Amino acid sequence: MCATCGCDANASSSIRQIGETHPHPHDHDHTHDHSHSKTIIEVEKDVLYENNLLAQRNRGYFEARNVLALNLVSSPGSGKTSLLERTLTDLKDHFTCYVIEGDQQTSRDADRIHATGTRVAQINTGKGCHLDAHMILHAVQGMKPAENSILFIENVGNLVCPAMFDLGEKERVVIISVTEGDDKPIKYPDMFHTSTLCIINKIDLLPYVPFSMDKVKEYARQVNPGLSFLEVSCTSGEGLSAWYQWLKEKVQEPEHV
Ligand SMILES: Nc1nc2c(ncn2[C@@H]2O[C@H](COP(=O)(O)OP(=O)(O)OP(=O)(O)O)[C@@H](O)[C@H]2O)c(=O)[nH]1
Ligand SMILES: [Mg+2]
Repeated sequence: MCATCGCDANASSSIRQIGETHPHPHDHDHTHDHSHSKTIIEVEKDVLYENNLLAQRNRGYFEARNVLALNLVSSPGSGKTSLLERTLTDLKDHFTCYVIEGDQQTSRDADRIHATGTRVAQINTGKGCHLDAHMILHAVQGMKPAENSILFIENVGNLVCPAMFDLGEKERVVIISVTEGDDKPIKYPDMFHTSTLCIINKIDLLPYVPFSMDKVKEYARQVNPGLSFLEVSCTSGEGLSAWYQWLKEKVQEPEHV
């Protein structure tokens, strides 16, 4: 039971390696050694403490194998899968990439990624509303990403709960689309506070919606003064070269080589 957001993510989550002929079911339970007299806050601490330990284990694995792990977070429909489809197609000659897809149900996003020729695992969280480090550990064990590769993790579309769960990623990338409104950073500050890059997507729709680029950046800087921004359209391709340049620089960072 995830006491931080009330979902029962671990009890019903399942991981499938898309494209494999023999999917491996994920049906074991977690044990929690806390007494019933503890307060909710203590339980929450336990859940996040356990998650953070596993996240550090994932991080150590990624660092040892020089895998650049990126956690893509956003509200539903901001364009995470669209960004990945373009990126994986455009950069397939430059990097070896892997994708972990997180959704409550279906393998629709994993199927879209599989169509680009990229190795992908789908995690269905059932009633859960976020990925956690334990799910990533299992997906990575099945996937075994090659050294010097990039692992994109598309989190469940949700601007709240995924902010609390470290997956062991190197960077967290928050995507917001112009159709969502420019006030999201101050309404959902944790997600913007814990991210290092903010991608503002669907700029092709700017002529049709009331959205201020200046305001969204001002609000985001209020919760995270160090946040970087990229403006893109996954439909037209505008701005994507700057995203690709950001990825290349991250791959080449001293601690990553
Ligand atoms: N106009 C426009 N539409 C876009 C753009 N990027 C994505 N879309 C559309 O937005 C919708 C949602 O895109 P997805 O890539 O599925 O979004 P997502 O964040 O992966 O969605 P979830 O996984 O459900 O959270 C689709 O209909 C896309 O075609 C864009 O840059 N411009
Ligand atoms: Mg998606």
